[in-house]
Amino acid sequence: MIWNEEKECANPAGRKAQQSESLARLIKKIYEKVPFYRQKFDQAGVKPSDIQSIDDIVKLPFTTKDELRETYPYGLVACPREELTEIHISSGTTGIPVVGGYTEQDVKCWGEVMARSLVMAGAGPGDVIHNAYGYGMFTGGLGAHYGAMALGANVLPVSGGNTHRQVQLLKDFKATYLTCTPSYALHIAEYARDTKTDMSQLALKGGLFGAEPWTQEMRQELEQRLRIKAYDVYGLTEVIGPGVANECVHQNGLHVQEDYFYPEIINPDTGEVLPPGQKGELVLTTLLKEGTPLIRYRTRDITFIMSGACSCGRTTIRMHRLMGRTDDMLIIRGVNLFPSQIEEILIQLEETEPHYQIVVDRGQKYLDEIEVWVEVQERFFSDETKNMEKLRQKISSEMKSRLGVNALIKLVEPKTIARSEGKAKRVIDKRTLVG
Ligand code: DLL
Repeated sequence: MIWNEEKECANPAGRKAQQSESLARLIKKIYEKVPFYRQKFDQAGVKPSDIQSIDDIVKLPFTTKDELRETYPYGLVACPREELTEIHISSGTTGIPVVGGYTEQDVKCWGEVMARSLVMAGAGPGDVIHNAYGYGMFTGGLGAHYGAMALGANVLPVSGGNTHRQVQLLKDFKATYLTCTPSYALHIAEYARDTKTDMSQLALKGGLFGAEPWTQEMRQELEQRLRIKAYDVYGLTEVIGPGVANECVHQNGLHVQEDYFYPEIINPDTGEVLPPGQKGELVLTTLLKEGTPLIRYRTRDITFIMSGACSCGRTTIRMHRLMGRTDDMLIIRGVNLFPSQIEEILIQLEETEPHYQIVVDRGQKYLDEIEVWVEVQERFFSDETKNMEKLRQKISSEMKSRLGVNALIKLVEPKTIARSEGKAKRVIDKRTLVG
């Protein structure tokens, strides 16, 4: 089944006409309504009348994450503030978060793209969807929820955590689809195995997993353990949340919802637009967003556009599953984290030096684990275990409350962390990522 054949299977000329019209209308509107964009376009010397076709998009300047932070919280809202019905922000940033604002129409669109995603994964009206993405400011929970509602499915808004209960509910309600991060899905699978759950009591057919990098190996692992088909779903708060792109049953690249989100791949160093097949930074334009539209937004995610038609019948272009990021952002159990945020905490504590090393690994339970090695200042370093333990706990709770991550802190003696002579290698990421 295809959820919206008219849009997902549009012919190239029809799609281009719709994208062109949407872009022209959007640029005209935000030039009038959003001073931030007006200034940017003026500086770049582009007028709304210069944008007649989607091909004209290259005339427009990029928007960056830093600019989003500078306009926090309402700077990019393109409608009267009272018309916003919902707001989300990105997770895990100590500094200024990025904002996604939705009008009623935007929430509807979100439901539509997520319904399309669920259908791509083989779901349909009447399926029972166990939604273990976190509900709250994170977009995973509500995004999958709106999609399930638009689809006419039966959704269980379980949210994350309490794995024992997750397994029990999966059994009791005979959920046919599971939606959560891939690492949490593996954790659920592991828990089910450890507790000797009879997998034939589960009715799962598939899962929609995303919000963090994962691999083909992890897909296989998930498919075997949960006896499902595991599909990749991509999205980001600023743009809408999950539902920007999704895999269909062929599991060969993610179909981008091109009528809503116009993708480009650029060389991150030069800004040059790259042709299909060439790897670079994904840039997205929200063609129909009313609340907080984004123009040529640099996602910092690395992928490439795949050429050729997909045998599922959809004509939307596909992007390869994500292959990395252009910055050093880590995603630990769904929380976005920059090493500099850890550094900030260590600098503020008088007992520690800002010399540190972060080790990220996939733990025994398949959940990401983060270990931070911290150098203690000479005058605070002591052989007394009690003192050191107290300091360890202090750093740990500081990281939990300010960054939202549970890090294992390992205190090391002064001057033991290797000093670098060039770019410091702060992060050792042991999670294997294969394309
Ligand atoms: O993670 C939205 C989402 C929720 C996507 C549920 C999928 C499922 P943010 O918290 O703003 O939003 O994080 C966005 O997460 O720029 C990518 O780096 C990463 N990411 C999202 N989906 C994938 C994926 C949500 N399928 C950032 N594979 C993005 C790899 C992903 N990385």
